[in-house]
Amino acid sequence: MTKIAHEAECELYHYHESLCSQMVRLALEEKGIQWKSHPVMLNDVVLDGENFTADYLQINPKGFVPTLIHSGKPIYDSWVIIDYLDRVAPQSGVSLTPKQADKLKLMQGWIQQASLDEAKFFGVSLGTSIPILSAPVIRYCIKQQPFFAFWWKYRKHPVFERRWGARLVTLMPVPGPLSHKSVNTVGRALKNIESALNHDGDYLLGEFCQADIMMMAHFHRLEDVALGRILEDDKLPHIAGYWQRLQQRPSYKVAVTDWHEKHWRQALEAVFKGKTSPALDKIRKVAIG
Ligand SMILES: N[C@@H](CCC(=O)N[C@@H](CS)C(=O)NCC(=O)O)C(=O)O
Repeated sequence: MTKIAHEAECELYHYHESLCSQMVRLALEEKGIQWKSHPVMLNDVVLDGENFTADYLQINPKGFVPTLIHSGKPIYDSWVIIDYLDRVAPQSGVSLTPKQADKLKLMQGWIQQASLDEAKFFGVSLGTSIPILSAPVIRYCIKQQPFFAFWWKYRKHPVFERRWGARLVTLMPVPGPLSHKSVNTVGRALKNIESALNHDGDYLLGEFCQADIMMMAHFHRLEDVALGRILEDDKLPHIAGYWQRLQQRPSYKVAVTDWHEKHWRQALEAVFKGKTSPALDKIRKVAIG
């Protein structure tokens, strides 16, 4: 395997506001691991195509963020990276993997649900639906760039669905059926989370673990896309308490809110104008139904 040039033991190529980058930064913080930052995809505009430069494609052939470089070895896929960090530094910080086999199995189910796995269709899981709910913001960011320049740049995206998905986003909003499916999936996931939290522990499986890290990033994004009210709904009391506890973890500030980035924040403001998303009622109906 190619060794990537590096200075620190752990280096992270990431974008401030990307979901998967947030998850990995949260894990690094919970584990208390020092790391060197390499921000990608942001020079004046979000999604500037820096992830398709020859240099970055050497680091991550799919052109995605995040990539962890550990002693020169690249590790891909946020959930794999988090698991890797927990294995290489088992004694450091918080353990992110339950010891009991039954809990481990449950956690793997949540990881499947929460991962942004490009091998899955959009809208089939929480992790592949949250990006669809974020599409208007991504669309706004893309539209800050000249149309042809963006299309030309994105010809280089190595992942076919992403290359065309991002280009189509410049032409039209997400098609109704996909949007509808994603809203339903998120509603169902929230319903499942609410019932999974019906126990005495503070987190999904009682003790804090990787699944909670992934939920922290997803819930933060729900707030971003003007759906935060679902996380404080009287009819979903376990989720409301859980979200409070997640936000109180010091890692939430260090790894998520301290990385808020002005272009993304401006896009949120421009798209939602401080109003609640029209998807809220539909998600609520499914989640509490
Ligand atoms: N399976 C990957 C997915 C990573 C991913 O989709 N990253 C997004 C940001 S959250 C990205 O790099 N988007 C840029 C693009 O596709 O051009 C992971 O979990 O890390």
